[in-house]
Amino acid sequence: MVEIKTSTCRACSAYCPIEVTLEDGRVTRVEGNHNAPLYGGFICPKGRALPAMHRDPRRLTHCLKRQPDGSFIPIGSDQAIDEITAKVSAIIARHGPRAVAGFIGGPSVEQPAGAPLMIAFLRAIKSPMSFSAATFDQPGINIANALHGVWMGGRMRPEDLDVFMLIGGNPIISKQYFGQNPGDQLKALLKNGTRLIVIDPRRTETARKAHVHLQSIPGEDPVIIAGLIHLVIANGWVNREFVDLNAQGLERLEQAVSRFTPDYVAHRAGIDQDDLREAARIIGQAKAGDFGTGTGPSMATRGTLTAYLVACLQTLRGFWARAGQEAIQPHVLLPRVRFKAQPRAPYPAVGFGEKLRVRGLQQSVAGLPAGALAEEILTPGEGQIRALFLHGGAMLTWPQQELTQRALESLDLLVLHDIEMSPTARMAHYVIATKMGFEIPAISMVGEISSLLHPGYGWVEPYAAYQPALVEPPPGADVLDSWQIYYRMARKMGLKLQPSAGKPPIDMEHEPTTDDLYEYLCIGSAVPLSEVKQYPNGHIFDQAREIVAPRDPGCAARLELANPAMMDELAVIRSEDPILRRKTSAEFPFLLIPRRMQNVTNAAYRPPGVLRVPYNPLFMNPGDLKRLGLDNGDVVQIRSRNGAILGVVQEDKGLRAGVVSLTHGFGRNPGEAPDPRKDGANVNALTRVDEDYDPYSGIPRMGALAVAVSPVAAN
Ligand SMILES: Nc1nc2c(c(=O)[nH]1)N[C@H]1C(S)=C(S)[C@@H](COP(=O)(O)OP(=O)(O)OC[C@H]3O[C@@H](n4cnc5c(=O)[nH]c(N)nc54)[C@H](O)[C@@H]3O)O[C@H]1N2
Ligand SMILES: Nc1nc2c(c(=O)[nH]1)N[C@H]1C(S)=C(S)[C@@H](COP(=O)(O)OP(=O)(O)OC[C@H]3O[C@@H](n4cnc5c(=O)[nH]c(N)nc54)[C@H](O)[C@@H]3O)O[C@H]1N2
Ligand code: SF4
Ligand SMILES: [Mo]
Repeated sequence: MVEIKTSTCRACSAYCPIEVTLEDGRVTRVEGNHNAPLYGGFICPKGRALPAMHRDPRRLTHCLKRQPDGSFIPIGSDQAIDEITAKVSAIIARHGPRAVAGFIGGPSVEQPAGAPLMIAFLRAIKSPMSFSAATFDQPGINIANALHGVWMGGRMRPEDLDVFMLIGGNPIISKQYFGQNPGDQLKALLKNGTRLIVIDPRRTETARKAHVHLQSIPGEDPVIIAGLIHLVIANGWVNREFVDLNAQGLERLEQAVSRFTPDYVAHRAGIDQDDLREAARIIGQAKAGDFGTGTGPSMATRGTLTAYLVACLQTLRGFWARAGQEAIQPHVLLPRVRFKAQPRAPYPAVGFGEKLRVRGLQQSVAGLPAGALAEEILTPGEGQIRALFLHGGAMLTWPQQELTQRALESLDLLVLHDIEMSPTARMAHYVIATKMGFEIPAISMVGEISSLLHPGYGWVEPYAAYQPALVEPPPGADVLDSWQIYYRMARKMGLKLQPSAGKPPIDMEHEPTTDDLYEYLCIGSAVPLSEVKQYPNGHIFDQAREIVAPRDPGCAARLELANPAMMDELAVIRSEDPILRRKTSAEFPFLLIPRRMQNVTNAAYRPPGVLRVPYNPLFMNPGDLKRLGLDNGDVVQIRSRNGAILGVVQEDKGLRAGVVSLTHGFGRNPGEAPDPRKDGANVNALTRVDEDYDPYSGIPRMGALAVAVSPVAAN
């Protein structure tokens, strides 16, 4: 029997609506859903490869337990949970609850109930040690919000924008900022007259469409934004009316950027002065605008300062939604929020939560610094982490792979959810065989939650979708939804789980279904989940639209333009030697930067054939290749001060000379013989957790990393 059902792709956080062909209950084909709103039937090769994922013989159908000799044997899920519960209980009894930690990463896109139940479990055992990938991502955005304050009306609507500026992001590939059919979204924006400014060392798919592309030296983003602020102030382009009413600190900001003259900035950042002035003019003369920062500047150190200065520039121009406008990103499956044309005053970025035992790091508004997690595991003494529940690809995605390996190896208990024997799974004591996309109901709520943490996610319009699970796991398989382990452990330990503070605990007598949990998570939603379920193609819910309300008459809150720590950091930048900061030298002449590739998502599962070549090439400028005597496909050694890896070079004409670029999430574990043409290269063998880390979030230098590239003799 052949049926076509609608669903949602969850292979990245774009959540594209899809049509799934089922033949006798097997997934055989996936296409974009042209009946769904917003996406225009868009789908990428990862979506089309979902059938391959569902029939991949490498798929784990049973949980695995590591043996003392390092091999793995299958274990029933009940038995695994019994054993894990006994171990966790013993660890808590011996070392206290802080010895049990969790890490939430990319897979929460596919497992909407996984993160809430992991967090609820940690809370129930009274462990504060709940980490997430947010502090390896763009934590500076949340910290900058705290330091600057937040506009409660949200951002301006895309169709109103005269200018959109992207700082180190590439939405055509990443979908961050243009989540629904990025090519069409960008086309519509440009057709509507929006001027696009892109700051990126690489002429990306997005930068090619820009009116101004500042092809800068990596890591110089704060310098460029300070330069734009300087020009906006000097040319009288500050929106005085907006700033006088809503902000403070203009004079101090003006002073702090006064020496970031076009001449200085252009020279330091390696860009053309006229291009910088043109970008400032476009921003200065625009009536409406919006800016977005991506992972580029976040990985390049000083991500907090970049995000802070970008927020300041936005405030100087008054680029925030006004009263009477329709708000963007209203909630549908989360509780309604009211938008108001007024500031929320700055609030503490740190100082309210758990203190780590490492490098003075602590909980911030971006969460607990995951950059300190490996050291928290390795540092002896009270509070040392002994057990870790892992929802991510740590061995490939965390900085300083060798440290990650030592830390994971030293644990008494490492539990990982997975669908394959990934490099991280090979480190685990227990691998929990997990359900795949179509075996789990789809719900758009996670996208809305992401939009609370990052403006580049969720939906401008009140879109929501829910589709039931489409297929059962293969016959005889013993696989779990990732939340089930937390529920079952809690039940065995006599604990009550309460994923949301304002809601009752969940039923601990009768195990809920995943659908029951979605119902629970959507209690109080702007639109009832039952109504969203009526629309198998997803739907735009007009009743969830929100108009930005006028400011409260008594509102005295102000956005902060001159946070002292941020102004101090600017002064440091202006007085430092840029080369010393960059750390390039005759020995390490290149700067290595991050990038994403279309057909992979981080370290997540890759169906065979989804990549033309199975590895992540080291992209290099043609001139640099030539100078080193290299050809496409040659194997090279890439060396930083922290480590060395083998990679395979590929020409990228769009890359700035002196810059090389490599996607993360590839490679193998240390000690496993590396084959760069098969497994690719792990960038995180070159990074260090304590190199130039952000004092708030702990994110270390993961981009703008000084490296050497040298030919390898036996090619
Ligand atoms: N050098 C460098 N490092 C980076 C980045 C960078 O730009 N440069 N980017 C950072 C960013 S932005 C992020 S968000 C992180 C992402 O890194 P992570 O948060 O680690 O996320 P993923 O790579 O998506 O994790 C995928 C892996 O998680 C495991 N897994 C755990 N639970 C499940 C599950 O329930 N289902 C499935 N299918 N798999 C599961 C599987 O092993 C799978 O391969 O990486 C960060 N690391
Ligand atoms: N296809 C695909 N999509 C994804 C992912 C994926 O792995 N694959 N990952 C998802 C995740 S976890 C995230 S966080 C988002 C990230 O979304 P984006 O931030 O848009 O990710 P990238 O495409 O890597 O874009 C980063 C850009 O920054 C540039 N860059 C590097 N260093 C610097 C610098 O110092 N300064 C400036 N100005 N630019 C710099 C790079 O050249 C690159 O073009 O993407 C998500 N979407
Ligand atoms: S962009 Fe590709 S991987 Fe991401 S949701 Fe859409 S089809 Fe899936
Ligand atoms: Mo990310």
